[in-house]
Amino acid sequence: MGLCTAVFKFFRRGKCLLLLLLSISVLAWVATFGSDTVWEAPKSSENLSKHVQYIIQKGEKDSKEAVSYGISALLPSSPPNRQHCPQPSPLLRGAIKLSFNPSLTLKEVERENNEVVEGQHHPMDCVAQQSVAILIPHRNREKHLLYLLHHLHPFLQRQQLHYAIYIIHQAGDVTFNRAKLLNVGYLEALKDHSWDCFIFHDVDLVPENDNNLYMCDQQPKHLVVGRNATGYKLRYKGYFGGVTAMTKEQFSKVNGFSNTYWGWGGEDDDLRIRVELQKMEIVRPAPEVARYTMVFHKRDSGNEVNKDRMRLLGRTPRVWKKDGLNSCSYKVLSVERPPLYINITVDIGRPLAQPQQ
Ligand code: UD2
Ligand code: MN
Repeated sequence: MGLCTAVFKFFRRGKCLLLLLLSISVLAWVATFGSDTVWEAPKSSENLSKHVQYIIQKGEKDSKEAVSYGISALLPSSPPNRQHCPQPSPLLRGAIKLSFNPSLTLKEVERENNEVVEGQHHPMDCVAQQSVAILIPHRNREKHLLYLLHHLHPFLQRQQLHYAIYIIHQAGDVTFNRAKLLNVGYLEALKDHSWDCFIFHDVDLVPENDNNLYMCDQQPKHLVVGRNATGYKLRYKGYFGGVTAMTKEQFSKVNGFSNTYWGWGGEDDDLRIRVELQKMEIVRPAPEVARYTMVFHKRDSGNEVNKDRMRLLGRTPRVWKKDGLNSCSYKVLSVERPPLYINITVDIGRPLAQPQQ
């Protein structure tokens, strides 16, 4: 009889313990996922990109499929049903008052943008319409870069894009090659994520109106109709410089930029020729929207006018298939991921003796 009572008491205590454990797990579950869940973005870039991939797929597919992407550990047991971000974004403001404060510091810009992780950001409560890589060729323009980061991060966030900003930094002091740097940016960025859209962006051009959407269209898009220095007029018909947007497919179809334009000029016209050879048509937003301020600068040393550019442009129709993404040789020296951008420092070699043909 004594033994029976002891066993009975043991089970009663065990039940209580079980009950207690159950209630704690329920409480923990509610605290984690219970309320209108907004996911925490994973911090490491690998996780972030998987996370984003999932969110993008979320529009059409269910969580069972997400599990098959091997990311179940990142997900709450019942993910909220996210919609695509509305278009136009309700956060747009139109014309923006730009400021260029010479005493602005990187720390301040980082503080203003503390939700950006390793140069990347995505909307938290909807699925971005496109994943966009912004590629910026760079050398020795730190102040311009700071102004651009200061304006571009909030601008892109108001457009509710999933985006990352890549700086492709030319190492050494060999003649600058904007086009080849942009090819490198495209090839390297695709190693991080399968971006839908690429924006090829001068470091000194700041967009003045957030209705100028940093998204790709059915056709290659030229985003700079006008800028302050040229009275906001298109420089010439067919002009395709400054800031352009092409999908992954459009850019690979033209074999990217030519790698052979060293120094200032011609590489943007070369890209236009490639686009036209593929029977694509350049589109532009309305002139009142596609406006930029170019931060004043002189011609950089190491980027002298390319006197050979007209000859090079003449051979584009013959050589584009073998001069471009498929022949872009380079050596990545480092990839850094500070909070606001991804910095790829690259050795792109030097101009060869004049290309023949
Ligand atoms: C025009 C085009 C530009 C390009 C260039 C000819 C516009 C608005 N832009 O710019 O897209 O076609 O002509 O090559 O029409 N850079 C550096 N460090 C250097 C040199 C250049 O970072 O030492 C980068 C930087 O991103 C700069 C870009 O290359 O914005 C173009 O060079 P630029 O600003 O000197 O040429 P610009 O203003 O005539
Ligand atoms: Mn410029």
